Amino acid sequence: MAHKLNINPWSVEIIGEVENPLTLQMEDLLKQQAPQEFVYRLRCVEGWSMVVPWIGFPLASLLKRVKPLSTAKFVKFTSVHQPETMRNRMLEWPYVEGLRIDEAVHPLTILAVGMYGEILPNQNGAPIRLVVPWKYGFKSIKAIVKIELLKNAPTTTWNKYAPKEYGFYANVNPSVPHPRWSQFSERQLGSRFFSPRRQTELFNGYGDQVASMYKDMDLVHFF
Ligand SMILES: Nc1nc2c(c(=O)[nH]1)N[C@H]1C(S)=C(S)[C@@H](COP(=O)(O)O)O[C@H]1N2
Ligand SMILES: [Mo]
Repeated sequence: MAHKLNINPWSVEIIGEVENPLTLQMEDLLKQQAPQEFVYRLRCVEGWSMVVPWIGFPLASLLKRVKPLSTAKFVKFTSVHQPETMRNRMLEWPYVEGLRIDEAVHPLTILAVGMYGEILPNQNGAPIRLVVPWKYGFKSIKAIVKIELLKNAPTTTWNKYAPKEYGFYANVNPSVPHPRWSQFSERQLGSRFFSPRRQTELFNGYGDQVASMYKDMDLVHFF
C-alpha cells in the first residue's frame, strides 16, 4: 500500500528529445528549485473538488535544464512501479500520463513536493507529483520517476483503459459530460461538515490563462 512506499533514495530521469538528459537525485533536484506555494482547485473526473495549497515549482523550470529540442512535442510521465507496495485495482502499472509541450511549460503546471506546508504524504504522491489545475485530477500523476520528451503523444493509463471515458486532454469542461455522468457540478470537499455543490467551470476556472492553447480545437472531440 502507498504508505509503505519506499521513497528514499529517489531519483527522477529526464530523457528523450532533449539536448541535456539528466538523472537527478531528489535532494539535488530540490536544491536547484525554490519551492513556492500554489493554491489550486483540484477537480476529480468523478465529480469532487478540493482547494489544495501545494508546495512546488513550475515544471518549466526543470525542463529548461534539459534543453528540449524543437522535436519535443509531448511530455510523458511515469510513476514508480513498486507492485509490492501498491494496490492494483484494474489499471496497468506503472501509471503513465502525458501533456502537450505547451501545456507542460505553462506557468500554472507545477511539480509538487509538499502540501499544507508539509512534505507530500505518500498517498498524495510523494516525493514528487505533477499538478495541472485546469485538467481532471487523473492527469496529476503521483510518485514520478521518469519524464520523457517525445515527438508523439504517449499512451496514457486511463485513456488506454477506457478511451471513450477518459480523453488525453481531460480539460475540465462542464458541457462535456462523462459517458456515465454529468460534469456540470462538483461536490466541494473541505473541512466543513457538509460538502456543498458548486457549478463546475470551464478549464476549472483557469480559462483566462489557458484557453488560448485550445482556441482552434473542438473541445468535444478532443475531450
Ligand atoms: N501514480 C498515480 N498517480 C495518480 C493516480 C494513481 O492512481 N497513481 N490517481 C490519479 C487520480 S484519478 C486523481 S483524482 C489524483 C488524486 O490525487 P490525490 O490522491 O492526491 O487526491 O491523482 C492522480 N494521480
Ligand atoms: Mo480521480
